[in-house]
Amino acid sequence: MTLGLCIFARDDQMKNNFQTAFGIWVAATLAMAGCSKDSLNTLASCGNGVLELGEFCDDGNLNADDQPYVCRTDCTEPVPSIQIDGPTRMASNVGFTDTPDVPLQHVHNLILCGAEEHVVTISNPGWAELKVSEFSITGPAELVEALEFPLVIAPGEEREITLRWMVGDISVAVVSDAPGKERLRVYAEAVADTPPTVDIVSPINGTILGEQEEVLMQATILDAENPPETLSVVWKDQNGTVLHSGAPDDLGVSEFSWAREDRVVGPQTVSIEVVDSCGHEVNTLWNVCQQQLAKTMGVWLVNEGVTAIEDAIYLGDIVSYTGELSSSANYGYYSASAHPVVGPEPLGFETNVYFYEGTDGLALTFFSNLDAGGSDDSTVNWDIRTSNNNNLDSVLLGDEPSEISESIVSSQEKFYQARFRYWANTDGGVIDPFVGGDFEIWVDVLESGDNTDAVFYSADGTSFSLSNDAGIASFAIAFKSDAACTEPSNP
Ligand SMILES: [Ca+2]
Ligand SMILES: [Ca+2]
Ligand SMILES: [Ca+2]
Ligand SMILES: [Ca+2]
Repeated sequence: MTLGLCIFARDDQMKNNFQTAFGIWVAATLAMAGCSKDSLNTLASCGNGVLELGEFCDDGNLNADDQPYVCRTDCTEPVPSIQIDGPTRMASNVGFTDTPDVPLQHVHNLILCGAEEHVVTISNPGWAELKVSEFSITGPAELVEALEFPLVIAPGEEREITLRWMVGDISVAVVSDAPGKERLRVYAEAVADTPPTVDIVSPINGTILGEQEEVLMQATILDAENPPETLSVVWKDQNGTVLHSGAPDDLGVSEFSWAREDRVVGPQTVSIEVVDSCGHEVNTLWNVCQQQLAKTMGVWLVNEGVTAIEDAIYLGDIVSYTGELSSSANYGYYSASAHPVVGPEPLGFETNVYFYEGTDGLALTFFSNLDAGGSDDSTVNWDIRTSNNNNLDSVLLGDEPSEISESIVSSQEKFYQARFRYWANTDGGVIDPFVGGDFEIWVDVLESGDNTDAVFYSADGTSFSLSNDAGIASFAIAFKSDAACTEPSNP
């Protein structure tokens, strides 16, 4: 037979998952086959209502462990206790010891966001007044208010003492007149709360996003102290626009689908901002790139005498339209007018300029006026020079073929004379293909008729114009870039 300890915890302590109170719930017993309240004392018989050897009291069925005045179920006297209210809910412990060594099984962990105030409660569940003559602290904690001694606590009452806790090993000792329990000590180890961790699952840093409708954005967000549902998570794009927010799921997974229409083209930074219940903020930024395979051209306003792009006035970029049709099929020519399948909507007294890349390469496309309505008689005369395209370009389609003539100037330069006259229809044409990254297209506007502007369109429908009050001025177009995202070069 083994002489052991049998430890009971009150229900509320069990719920809170803490070490059981030590001492008042402990009785010597024979612990061969476990122990129960019924086997507490095999010598005397606790609970029979008869005070016997080894019992402080015995009130029979009135013995209870959850009421202040009554004899305990192990026939011991109700005695004071010290409890610590911490951020991990109530940490309760009574150490009937004044030894400086920390009994590890009785150390309570407090998790602190910083210096925090938490209450130490001295309770008196006994029959008589409790007089506390000393209250001392070792380690990084301090009283918030000075105490006056003795502290007198009536039976069944308790006294709360607020301490400011800092990170470290701390113990609190109470000296009182509790019979046989004059020196109580409770131990705590206060540790610092740690910030959350963020693990980007997809898309990882450097990912080039394709044209797919939805991109799964996923991260695993965990915190050593705080369950995922207590964490605040905000996903943002590089402009600070919130893309998604809310707590992660039980496993710490935060995810959403990023729609194509919300993704801007090109390199960009995405961020996740996570805040735990301590206010620890972790901001994680990484880079992705939204791919767009359409080509980008720059447009410059060309004033009199200017012959180099560097001397021209930059107006903006246009991105090519793309499609499955050939450039001429896409032009949609009928009733003497252009009706682009993919391209800008003809609007009025203006010349529309855009690039289309279909089955036959990148094509400069332009047309003036409206199919029905618009000008009742107008003339547009352009001289167009193309260079650094290996002379691959030629007139693919002239709205009225005789209105655009073409000639070779040199091995890297061609010259087109466009001489349009139209009434209630459009005139224009398609010149292609443009290949490589060096080509330039210079348009010398000789006459613009009743056209008020030239408008340059991008595939997303955005546009800008020459904004020239005196009719259409001359302009130049040069290739700028193709794919919006470049693959990282291999070392
Ligand atoms: Ca008894
Ligand atoms: Ca935390
Ligand atoms: Ca014509
Ligand atoms: Ca026409």
